[in-house]
Amino acid sequence: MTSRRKFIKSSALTGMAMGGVVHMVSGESFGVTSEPKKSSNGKTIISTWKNLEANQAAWDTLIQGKTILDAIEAGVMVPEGDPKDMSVGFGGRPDREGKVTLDACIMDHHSNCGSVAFLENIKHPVQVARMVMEKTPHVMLAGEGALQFALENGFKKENLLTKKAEKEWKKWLQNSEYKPVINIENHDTIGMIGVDDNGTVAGACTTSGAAWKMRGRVGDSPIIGAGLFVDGEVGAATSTGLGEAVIKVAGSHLVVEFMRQGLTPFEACKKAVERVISKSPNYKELQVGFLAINTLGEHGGYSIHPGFSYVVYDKEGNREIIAKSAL
Ligand code: SD4
Repeated sequence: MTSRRKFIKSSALTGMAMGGVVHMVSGESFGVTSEPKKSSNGKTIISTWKNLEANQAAWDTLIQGKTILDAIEAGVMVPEGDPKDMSVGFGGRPDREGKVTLDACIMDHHSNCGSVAFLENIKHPVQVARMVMEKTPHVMLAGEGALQFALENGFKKENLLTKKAEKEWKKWLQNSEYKPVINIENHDTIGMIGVDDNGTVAGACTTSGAAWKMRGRVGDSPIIGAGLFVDGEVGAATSTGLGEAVIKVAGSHLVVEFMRQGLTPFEACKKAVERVISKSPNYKELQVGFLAINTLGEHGGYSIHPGFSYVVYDKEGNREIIAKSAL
């Protein structure tokens, strides 16, 4: 609660810190000749939920002199490789047939983007997504084709189903109740977006998707414009929660467009959540959260239900912020 208030207050203060260029000719002031310009908060990395380690890895990569895109990729690889994280990569909960299938995407400030969906047996789908972006004329590869591309590019096939995830799946099989509802309290899908000291933005999103999903189901996370969107002139947004509800409103693109119209990242996320609510009659039964950052490093998040949080790493350190919610 306190950190949320502090966050809103500090965003408002940043918004007020403006500077203009005053041209002086012969000692005489001709007034402000350019638009007032807000000052940047400097490099800032934010990501969904509580993954401080992912933010740390991104920050460490950035301060080593690597690009913001490298930093974001390194950051989201942390939960991808962590078997304890049951919503991302290795250790993710399988589909209803017991197969772990992964979705991921990455995007830079030039609108270059790459994505993989329904990818199996590859621990770091974000790296494959980046390769799709850099080595192919395409944006998205799915299923068998994505796997073939990964193997041709040196990735190794691995079993991603951990004993723990298998045990949970077997328990689910006892009733096999097909309820693709994202648990409101318990998410780990990571969407990470960030900006460097020059205002260059980038983002990535990676997940194993909804637990016990239908075979072949793909959520919002690898869909550019839904789970992630980056616009070099404006900022970036990412989402978490029930992908179907996010796809229906092209959620992350919507958030970025709201920022383009002048809204703060917080206001943009709130307005996008309101759009999801207006298009989802059953919104009380599902969770969606958006996270946004602009080129100045100002950030914000908002969700349908309480409980959504995100982690921020900036000059003040690495910390969790509890987002406001509609309900
Ligand atoms: C999906 N949006 O596949 C993802 C799931 C998620 O936290 O975000 N879980 O629909």
